[in-house]
Amino acid sequence: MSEFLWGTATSAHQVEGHNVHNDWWTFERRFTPSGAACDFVGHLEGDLDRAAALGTNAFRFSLEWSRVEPRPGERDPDGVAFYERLVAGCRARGLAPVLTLSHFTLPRWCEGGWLSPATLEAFERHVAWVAERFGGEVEWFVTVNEPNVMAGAGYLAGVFPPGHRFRPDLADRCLEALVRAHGRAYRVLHQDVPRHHGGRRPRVGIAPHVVAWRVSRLDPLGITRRIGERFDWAVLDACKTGRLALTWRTADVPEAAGTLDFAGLNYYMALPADAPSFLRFAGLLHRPPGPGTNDLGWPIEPAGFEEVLVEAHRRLQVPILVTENGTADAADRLRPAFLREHVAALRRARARGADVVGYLHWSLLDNFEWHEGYGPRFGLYAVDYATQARTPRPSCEVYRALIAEGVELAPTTPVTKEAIA
Ligand code: IFM
Repeated sequence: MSEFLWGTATSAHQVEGHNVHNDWWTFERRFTPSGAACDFVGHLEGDLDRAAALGTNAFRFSLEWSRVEPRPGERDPDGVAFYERLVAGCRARGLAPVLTLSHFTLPRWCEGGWLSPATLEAFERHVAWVAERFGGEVEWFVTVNEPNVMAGAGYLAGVFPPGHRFRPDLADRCLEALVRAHGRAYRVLHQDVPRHHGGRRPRVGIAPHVVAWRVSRLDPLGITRRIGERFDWAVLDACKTGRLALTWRTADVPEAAGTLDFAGLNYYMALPADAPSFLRFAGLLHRPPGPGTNDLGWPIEPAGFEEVLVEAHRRLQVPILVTENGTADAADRLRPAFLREHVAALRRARARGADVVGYLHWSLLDNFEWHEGYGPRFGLYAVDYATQARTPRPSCEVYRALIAEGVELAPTTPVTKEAIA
């Protein structure tokens, strides 16, 4: 049995800086330009040292496609060399690299985005290149980060590229394309990694955003809760069965059937399933921070984490990798308890049979939070964007101690929202 993965998670556009060849670079001008972000490119070695200093054994990053292929078929040697240093740097520090292939961005030359069949073809070629180049050193691959958020934010809320609002037909087509992209990537990785790298087997999964939806007093019959649950599980279910539940129809996605070596899962909050929550979740309404919520007004609920882990196990019967979990908390007032309580919830879920194989905290550093700009602070390390100085928050010590305790501690009793407010 392999070692439990304890790690931190990042994504390219949120930390690297100057990803000038992707679709976000132009789109974000209507909000806050990402600019230099955390200059992760310039701080690579120090940041990997910081990740390792937490006592972690894994590091999640995304390989920015537009950095290695800024124009179709043209490789950027500096971009490629950067990811080679990143992967080598992880391995030198005992960090298993967890490589995400698609984390919200696309090269600008992918006209039509995920709705274009040409993007899918190009993505497949890109994955084949990644398999050959990095499959010898990287075992863990996340194909697509939060396809459910990407489709909703891009085609319903309009806060991600291409910025369409209230187009459920296009959101459905985008989600379907992303599930197909996952299926194709899974098959390419499983075919090409062993072929190029002496029979090595990759581990491949996908990482939806999962919310613990509660029945709302605005909808006691729980109809909207079913919408929320479809948002949570449609993608993972499709990667098991090959049938994807969309808004008005079900799509056959045979290329995705049976393509989960693990289920990735990004968990941040529990929400009442109703229209105001959906609008808030989509970034169209803001809730001011209050007791029991983080700086973005997101309610903190560790019990929901246990529930979704157990539910993922029940539905999918595959290993579960927590690919993200964290909170926006500049003052680090909530994060220490957040960490303890979420790790306790994870231990309880394991004790109830969920095969959770790793926990990757979002995030190592404060970073560019998409349409929310630089306000939200998710980092274990604070970043001063004027100087690029990194300062450990007290939570670094908390996480280090939790890792040292290990994952097999006896489960603790559930903690209420009030206890951490
Ligand atoms: O920063 C994001 C990340 O890119 C995707 N998952 C949620 C995080 C916090 O909002």
